[in-house]
Amino acid sequence: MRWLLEVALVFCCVYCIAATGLVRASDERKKLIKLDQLLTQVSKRGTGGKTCKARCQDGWIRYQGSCYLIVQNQCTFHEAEVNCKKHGADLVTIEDANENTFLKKHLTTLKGTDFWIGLTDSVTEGVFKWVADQSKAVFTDWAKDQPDNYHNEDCVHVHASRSFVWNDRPCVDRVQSICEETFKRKKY
Ligand SMILES: [Ca+2]
Ligand SMILES: [Ca+2]
Ligand SMILES: [Ca+2]
Repeated sequence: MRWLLEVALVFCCVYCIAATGLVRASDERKKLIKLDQLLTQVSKRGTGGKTCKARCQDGWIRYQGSCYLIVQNQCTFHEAEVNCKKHGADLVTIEDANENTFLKKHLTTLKGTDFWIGLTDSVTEGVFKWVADQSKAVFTDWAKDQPDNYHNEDCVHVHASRSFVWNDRPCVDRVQSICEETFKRKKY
């Protein structure tokens, strides 16, 4: 009879320890969920509302705070921008020499010849603005004697035959394109 009581006592102890452990595990889990929510909020604030991405979607390439997609289909400038928007992006904004060099290096590894970038003077002739944020182009890399608005050219592309320098051409032409999704902090 005594051994039965001892067994019952051991079972009781084991159950109590296990139950205490479960309660602790549950508390830890709640704390972790709370911490995760806080980190998500901080992350969103620091990127102007966009969640920070650890990696780009499959098929996109990463450079600093952006992901880029080279679109192989031949599209008009407008079709190319609509296509980028479908992916949550815009036609690329090339802000400085470093980004320009990065893209040139990548484009030389591809078969394409001409690619739309997100620059146009379709609103005011001669005033080139980026479609992503309507800002005026500060950095530029025009080909010699470009832009020339020859036969009303309002959209800008880069071309392989001239080391990917920029040229304005008719927006209805169909070429490949470059989309950019950016995760940089917005400038105010
Ligand atoms: Ca950019
Ligand atoms: Ca023009
Ligand atoms: Ca031209």
